[in-house]
Amino acid sequence: KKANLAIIGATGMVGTTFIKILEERQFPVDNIYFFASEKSKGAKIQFMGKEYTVEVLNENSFDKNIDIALFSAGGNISRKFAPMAKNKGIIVVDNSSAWRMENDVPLIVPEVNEDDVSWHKGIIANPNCSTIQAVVPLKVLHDKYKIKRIVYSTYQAVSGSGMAGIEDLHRGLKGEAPTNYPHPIANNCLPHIDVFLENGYTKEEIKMIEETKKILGDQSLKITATTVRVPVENCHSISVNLELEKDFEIQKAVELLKNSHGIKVVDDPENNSYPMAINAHGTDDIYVGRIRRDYSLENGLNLWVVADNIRKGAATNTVQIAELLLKRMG
Ligand code: 2RA
Repeated sequence: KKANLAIIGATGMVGTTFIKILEERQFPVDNIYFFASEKSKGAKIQFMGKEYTVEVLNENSFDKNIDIALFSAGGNISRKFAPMAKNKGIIVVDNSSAWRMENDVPLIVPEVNEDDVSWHKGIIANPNCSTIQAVVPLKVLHDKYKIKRIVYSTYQAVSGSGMAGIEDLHRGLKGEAPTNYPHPIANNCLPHIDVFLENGYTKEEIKMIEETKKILGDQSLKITATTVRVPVENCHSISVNLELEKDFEIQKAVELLKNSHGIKVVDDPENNSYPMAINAHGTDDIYVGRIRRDYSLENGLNLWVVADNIRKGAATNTVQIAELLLKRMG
């Protein structure tokens, strides 16, 4: 079975990674169309040995023969164009946060809740990158030990802000002022990702909290988060502190994580071995280490979780969802 695809946001950081991942995974494509904004009109894209021309996205774009549309062009484009695609019978997999919390939109990480794809009504949402890498190990532990509370502290790469973030890091390293971030990111940490809300949290922190509950299907989870931008080019790192309902043996918890799909346990502190951004870059695995009991709680557990936020955190997860759809198209 082959699919007719549309890539919306084809020239952005995630969009270009969609193309790389589709080729790497030999996704069975029949026709494929690439859409972007006016400024990318006419750009050429090589895909599976053929050359394509980028078209400007407009309300007629979805009159073409398209089965699945992968969006990564920001919330405004998704809010405006995803319903148009859906109304043409196209299934949308959207990387923006526009639709994630809608009741009729499944929020999917294939290793965690692939079956939720079954109730989509035309739009499927790809979770926030930092949420994706966290919920894969958490799902394993939640099923076995039932998580009561989660404390997230993130160390997020500048690639999460696209090229603008990377450029600001490079500018900062040369002593030049930032143009994307409110302060220099070089030799600095910014506890400020996305915008601040009335309650003192940032949107990024609320995304991690609410998306985790939706993906794990447990609104009783107690969660807090502090999301921080750090001067790392690519790959997000997250410190996860858990309070579990049930008692556990640390070795059993490590074995459980070791035997889980999509997870690589890297945990040998005596040999300075633990997950690091520089080792996760360019891969699709979620690296888990520093697995240790939190002795300040009855059943406390600490983890350190690292993944490539552009690949597994966005593009690869989206393509995996498209693969699930293809399987279900029969
Ligand atoms: C960031 N997670 O890192 C957000 C969006 N990609 O900026």
